Amino acid sequence: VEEIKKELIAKMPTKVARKRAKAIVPGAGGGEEIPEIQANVRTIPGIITQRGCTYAGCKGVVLGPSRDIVNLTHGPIGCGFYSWLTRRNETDAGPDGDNFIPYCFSTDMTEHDIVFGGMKKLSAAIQEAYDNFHPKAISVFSTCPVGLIGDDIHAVARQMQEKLGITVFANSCEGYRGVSQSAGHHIANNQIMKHIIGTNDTPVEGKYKINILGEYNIGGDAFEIERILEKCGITLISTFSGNSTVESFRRAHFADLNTVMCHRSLNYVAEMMETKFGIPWIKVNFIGAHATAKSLRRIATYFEDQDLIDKVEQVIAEEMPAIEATIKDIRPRTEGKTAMMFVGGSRAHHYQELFGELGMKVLCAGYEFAHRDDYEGRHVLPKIKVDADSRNIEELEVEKDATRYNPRKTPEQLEALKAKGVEVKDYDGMIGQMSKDALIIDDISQYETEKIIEIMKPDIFCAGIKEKYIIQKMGMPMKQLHNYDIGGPYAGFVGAVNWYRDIDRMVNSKIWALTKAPWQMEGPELEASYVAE
Ligand code: CFM
Ligand code: HCA
Repeated sequence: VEEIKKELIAKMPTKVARKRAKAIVPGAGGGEEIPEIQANVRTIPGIITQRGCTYAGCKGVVLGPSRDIVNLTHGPIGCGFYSWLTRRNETDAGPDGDNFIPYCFSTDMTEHDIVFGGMKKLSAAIQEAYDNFHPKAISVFSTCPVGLIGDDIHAVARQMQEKLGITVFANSCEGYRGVSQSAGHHIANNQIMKHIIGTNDTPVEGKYKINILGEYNIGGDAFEIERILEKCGITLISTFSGNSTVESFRRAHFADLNTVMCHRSLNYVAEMMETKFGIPWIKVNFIGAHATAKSLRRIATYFEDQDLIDKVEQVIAEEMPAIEATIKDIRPRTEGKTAMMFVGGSRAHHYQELFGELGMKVLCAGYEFAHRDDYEGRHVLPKIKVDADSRNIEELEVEKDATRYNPRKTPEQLEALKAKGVEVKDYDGMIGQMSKDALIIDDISQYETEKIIEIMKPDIFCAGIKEKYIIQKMGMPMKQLHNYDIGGPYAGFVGAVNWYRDIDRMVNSKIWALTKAPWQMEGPELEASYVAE
């Protein structure tokens, strides 16, 4: 892999090559020392990155999927429009019927507002949203120009909250505020914690109460996870934030365990809820049949209750035959094929499970905007340098709640759980699970994408919409791992079967290799001549 790395950066200007070299490392799954990777730093100007903006991470990713909060974009109409229903986060409107997901709320700022200020327009928009929908909460998101002209969105939110008597809060998530979407996650985490979590003390019934943090119901993933948990008799209070309601967030502090699916986007809430309410968190992964089984077992082990342990085993035993039958049929056709994945801040790791179940090897993987802990494991947290860009994002100081802090486990119980393989507050990251002949590349560029495909020739490439057609034009099957194209769910047991079938079809179809660009063909396939009358 050292040779491949050299080739990847060979044509870059020296300074650029030196910087990019730090973001490319080999795997360490064989017990090798985990190398340090450069992550969560600015993309070099001029390089075509996969990344998106801070507003996307805050509004589009974390708060957008909540169905009964009016999520209002304060900015020019493009920001609202281009974040409208593009992420395939599904929702089930439920008995109350509130579902604002299909709407796009925006203040539609124009030149006039940029010159004279947009605060009046924002108050009017909040009022209009309230008059039309009477939502339980309204959340405001600022876009780049709002930060530049200095509209005080928090003051407007406070005034409107007082006037309307519902929760109104704002997020200073201007697109440029951080180096990527990741900053937006953090901002959303802070505001949810400040304004919503723990604001309703009506107890939640249930013996085994959990929340899922960092699951967004893309392609219906959360529906499948909800199905499995219900079958196990586990009470899911709230999912942050796929198919969620503001009431469930308000009562999330009644959970006895937080399970973290996407570590990158929601670890801040996990940590803050532990500090404030004493709720431990564990990492789970519902992507992959075996990973799902393992996560269920971890939850059952945590509750230390034989009934739950037995029930979980029974559910796994019921679900596994369908998995095994499908694998038996498909694996002979997928065994030994290869894949590459470059996505977000967690899926490039999670989906390795599903490829593994098909006997496929991941040659290369990387995140767009994850931090070093998502790559190297959380043990590196104390060693991560806080740079000016990170310092730009508020670090909330949370303290033990005066009346509601209640540590769910004693330190001794936590030690005993650790001995059973259930470590709280822990995530091992991606690098330690990839083989030493695999490459890990952070914030891969368009040039590196094309080059690595050329060198390593995988059987399938997974990324997002910006890469999709370029890769298909290279004659390569391309699977979107953000929106799943039109597919999914891929989570849980039902999702795994969907995945096996989709990947089988893709890697065993010759269509992309047979498709030739016009300039690669011997002669044109269609000929016509223009005949003037
Ligand atoms: Fe977490 Fe996500 Fe992801 Fe993410 Fe995203 Fe997404 Fe993603 Mo696109 S929260 S980090 S910011 S799992 S939107 S649902 S698919 S890049 S890998
Ligand atoms: C985002 C959302 C995105 C984009 C996906 C893509 C998603 O980052 O703002 O580039 O195809 O999952 O919808 O990650």
